[in-house]
Amino acid sequence: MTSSTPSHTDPLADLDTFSIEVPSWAYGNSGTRFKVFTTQGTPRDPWEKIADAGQVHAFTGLAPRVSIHIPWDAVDDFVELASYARDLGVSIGSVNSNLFQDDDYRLGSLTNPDPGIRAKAVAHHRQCLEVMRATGSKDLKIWLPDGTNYPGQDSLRDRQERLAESLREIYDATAEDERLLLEYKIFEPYFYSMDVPDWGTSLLHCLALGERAKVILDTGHHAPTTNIEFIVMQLLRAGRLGAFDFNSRNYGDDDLIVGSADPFQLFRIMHEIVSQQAHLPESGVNFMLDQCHNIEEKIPGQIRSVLNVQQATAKALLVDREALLAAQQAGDVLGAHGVLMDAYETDVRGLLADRREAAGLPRDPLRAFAESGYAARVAAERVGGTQAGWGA
Ligand code: LRH
Ligand code: MN
Ligand code: MN
Repeated sequence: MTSSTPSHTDPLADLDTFSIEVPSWAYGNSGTRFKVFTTQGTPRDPWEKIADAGQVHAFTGLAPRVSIHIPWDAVDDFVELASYARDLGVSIGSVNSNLFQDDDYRLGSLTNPDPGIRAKAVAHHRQCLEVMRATGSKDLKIWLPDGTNYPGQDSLRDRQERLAESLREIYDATAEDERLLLEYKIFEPYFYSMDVPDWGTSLLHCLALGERAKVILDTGHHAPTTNIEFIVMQLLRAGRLGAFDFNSRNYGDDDLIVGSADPFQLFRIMHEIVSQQAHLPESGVNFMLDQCHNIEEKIPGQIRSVLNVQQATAKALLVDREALLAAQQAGDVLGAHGVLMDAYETDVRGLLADRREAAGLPRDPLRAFAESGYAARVAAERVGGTQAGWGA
């Protein structure tokens, strides 16, 4: 089937153009603040992380882009890194800045009371823009770790003004075909206030900046009972949903395999996406993962993750939208709910395996990867893998 196939003959046809971006840091060793468990064959540098990401795409056909984090993925020659990625069948996706590992940023980066430190943080983004231009990336991804720990520590209002000014400088440095993506997070590393704690704050800054500023929704960055699919709908409505950082959470920012604890939430999110046709590439929504694999194997962990996202998307594509609309308009509460649940409860695994086979991909990517011998080969070749960025 191709994407030109009318959707009434194949409701899953849109999957042909649906893709997911994997994070380079998922391939490094990671853990909690208590312990980092190492695995054999862990990449020792950005090149090896890209090679591992290439495996995920080779076995699933779903993950053609890799996001990088600067300076974790700093190399001497980014043009060469991009060409190396291309040789492995993938490209460099969004470029993440890093404002959370420098002593200067103890009181904030883009919001710091000291203008010199703010200028340093802005300059870091200029470097990231250079990396984008060398690699062909179009998305500058900013997660602002700034905030305060104690009431009265700093003026909440002044911090917003400083942030608006810093973001303006960064946005003005972007080119017409580049986007600025602003991620929000309710807590951590600060625990009284965060300077971009929620989608509303991110959206306000994006609206002030201009059309090419968009919000990133990391599924692990909300209060426990937040209705995330509502936020998805609202940001799409405003034309400002730039990207996801998908992961699963039970408690805090757990960064576990997307769709593992609550596959129904992932389906509900993808239902809102499909309802507004935002699963199509033209929508500009970048479906990224932001995960760490602390105790499980990393490449299979990523393979599982991209398959989970595809599965939720397939189920969302199966929703009988005519029947749903009819039930909603008739005020048929249980009927409408039933239409949604019918799609969610459909087992799409066989259908997706058939589609993979038709595309020349393995029916069972996890098994095919396990049988490929790649893991054993890199375990023998790579000695002394690094942490998922924090130790790099
Ligand atoms: C912050 C975050 C952000 C960072 C990543 C490593 O919690 O989600 O996206 O870049 O983790
Ligand atoms: Mn994130
Ligand atoms: Mn996070």
